Amino acid sequence: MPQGVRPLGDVGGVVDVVMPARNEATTVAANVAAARGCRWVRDVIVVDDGSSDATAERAAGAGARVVRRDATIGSKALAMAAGVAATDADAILFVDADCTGLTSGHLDAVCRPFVEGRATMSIGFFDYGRFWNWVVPRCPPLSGERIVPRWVFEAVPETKLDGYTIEVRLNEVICEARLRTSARIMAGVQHRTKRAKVGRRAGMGQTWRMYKALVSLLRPVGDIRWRTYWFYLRGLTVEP
Ligand SMILES: Nc1nc2c(ncn2[C@@H]2O[C@H](COP(=O)(O)OP(=O)(O)OP(=O)(O)O)[C@@H](O)[C@H]2O)c(=O)[nH]1
Ligand SMILES: [Mg+2]
Repeated sequence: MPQGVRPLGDVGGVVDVVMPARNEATTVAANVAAARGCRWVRDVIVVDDGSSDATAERAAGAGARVVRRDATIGSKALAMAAGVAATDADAILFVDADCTGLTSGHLDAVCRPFVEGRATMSIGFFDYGRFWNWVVPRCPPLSGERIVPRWVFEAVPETKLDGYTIEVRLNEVICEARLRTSARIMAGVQHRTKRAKVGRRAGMGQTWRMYKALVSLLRPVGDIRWRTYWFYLRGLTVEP
């Protein structure tokens, strides 16, 4: 095991962070720093799809290994796949590069149920306020902050690695195998929305296209079974 790597408790093995990032120069360094400080993390790999800002430089400056995808059309899912392919870690902690307020303590808390063998997938959710903090973890999870064994990511067929739908595909692998999920709110954590990044009009357009792609995954249009959500709820533990 490389020097400085902490073993994965009951599970055994190594955790690396994979952080997809496209034009996230504003926030990427802080998120790399948070990820590097997580007690179970060995390396932080930032995957950049041709950002036009200083994302790659700031990520590297904060101590990440930067993988560049040579892509004319970016894709969150393909960026994540490139990150997983660039490491031999046994488990991957995915962290979006646009989080605000994220600390190593939040990521420790996300990893702990996984490391202790209480869940196969462990997720952190943004802090939306009291009411939504109860609702959101009990909905099909779309959060990018989650740890899974690498086999879970590799179980998603290449043909299904499609942009923002990747989280639904990870849910599908976990839930169809009736595996357990742990969920928690990351107090004080938010993210820069698409509207903040590219302006109101373009941001709303991108958000609309993202949700349209997500909804069209469901039967009868798509191939995700409704029962997947039932299996999610059955295997779910929401932690304080
Ligand atoms: N490398 C790479 N990263 C991407 C791409 N698209 C999104 N990302 C990253 O994936 C993370 C999440 O993307 P966002 O666009 O914020 O999506 P979101 O948070 O699900 O959606 P919003 O609620 O609208 O912000 C961020 O770190 C993005 O920079 C891409 O094409 N390539
Ligand atoms: Mg975001």
